[in-house]
Amino acid sequence: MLTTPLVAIVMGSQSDWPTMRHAAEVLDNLKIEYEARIVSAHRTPDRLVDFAKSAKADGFKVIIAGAGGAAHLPGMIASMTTLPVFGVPVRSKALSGQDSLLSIVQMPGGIPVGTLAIGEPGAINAALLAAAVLALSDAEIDAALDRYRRDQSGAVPLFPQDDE
Ligand code: RP5
Repeated sequence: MLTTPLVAIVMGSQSDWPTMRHAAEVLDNLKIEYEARIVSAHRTPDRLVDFAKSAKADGFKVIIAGAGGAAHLPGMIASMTTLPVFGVPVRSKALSGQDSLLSIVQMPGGIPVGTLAIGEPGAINAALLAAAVLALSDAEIDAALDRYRRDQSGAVPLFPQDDE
């Protein structure tokens, strides 16, 4: 790839990928380039700092950060960049993602993280929000978002059917 992708998808662990890949699939659908990386606030703090401090200079425009449990990743990234950061609370084993949600959403005033729903819906919507930000200055992405909405509407049947 010649240029840095517009979107960074970062996650705290390989175990987050089954959730975060839904963000990647939406970006694929919209033909928006992204890079997915594992960056752990706890296990790879140096990698976290390197990524967050250089993300803007590297050319990323939006960051999607998913983490579970004591989910410091989105907030720590947001503390080191002024790029928009969308946080996805990954469903945890112990508390079903309630811990992830609360630890991402309760940022102190001054360091924003746009927090999405727990799990797959949050990952999907984080990608759509990232696309909406990019669409403000990119007509092709704007058109792709319109198409996504049209396809979504077209896939909803008018009448319910009995299960097969
Ligand atoms: C967090 O701890 C990760 O984001 C992940 O959701 C959670 C569990 O990680 P693993 O123990 O599965 O690697 O840092």
